[in-house]
Amino acid sequence: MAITDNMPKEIPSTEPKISPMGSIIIPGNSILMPPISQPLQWENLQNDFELDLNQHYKKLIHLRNDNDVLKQPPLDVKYSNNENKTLVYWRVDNNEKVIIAINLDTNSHTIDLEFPDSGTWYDHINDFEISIDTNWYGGFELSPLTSYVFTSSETSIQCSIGDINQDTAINVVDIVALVNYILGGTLSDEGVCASDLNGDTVINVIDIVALVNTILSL
Ligand SMILES: [Ca+2]
Ligand SMILES: [Ca+2]
Repeated sequence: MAITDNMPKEIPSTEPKISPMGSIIIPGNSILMPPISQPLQWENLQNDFELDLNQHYKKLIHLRNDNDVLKQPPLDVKYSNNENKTLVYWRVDNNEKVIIAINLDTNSHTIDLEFPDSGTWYDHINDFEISIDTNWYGGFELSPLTSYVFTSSETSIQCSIGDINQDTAINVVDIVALVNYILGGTLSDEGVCASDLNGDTVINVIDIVALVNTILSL
């Protein structure tokens, strides 16, 4: 076939390209700007709601880091009700068992909640535990707009974030304790738990900065 002036000289590439400004260009589609890195906005932690949200995200990060089964399949849906906006699913493998129940409705709903085993199950989001003789909890009430994440872990370490020495006060003594720990000192399990202020499971100078900012904001 003869090539004419109306025919494209080459097949347009569909591969994303990087523009001179660093943007990602997808041919025939859109321009995606790269993420803009920003410093941690500690000043956002000004009121109870923001502090509570910060603690909630820390819990979720710890849960994910402590349970590899949350990072991969299988995801086994056990119950769903579109009308009531409720969902129960398991993330279970041979080593870990996590049961998630969600109520996205503004009304509470009561369901029979199935677990893999009998025994004690701990809800990490709302900090309570239940004990069951079979693998069912009959008539479990799902509060409005609430999620539950159960594991069979008998205990999870409870601590007051920032109160490194766990004396119920957060002050300069905790800064000293945290610095000592980072420099090679020791802490109790609760102290280590309290030291990870930004919830990234690593204890380092960022946690010192966060602790100082917490104390300055008290
Ligand atoms: Ca303290
Ligand atoms: Ca940290």
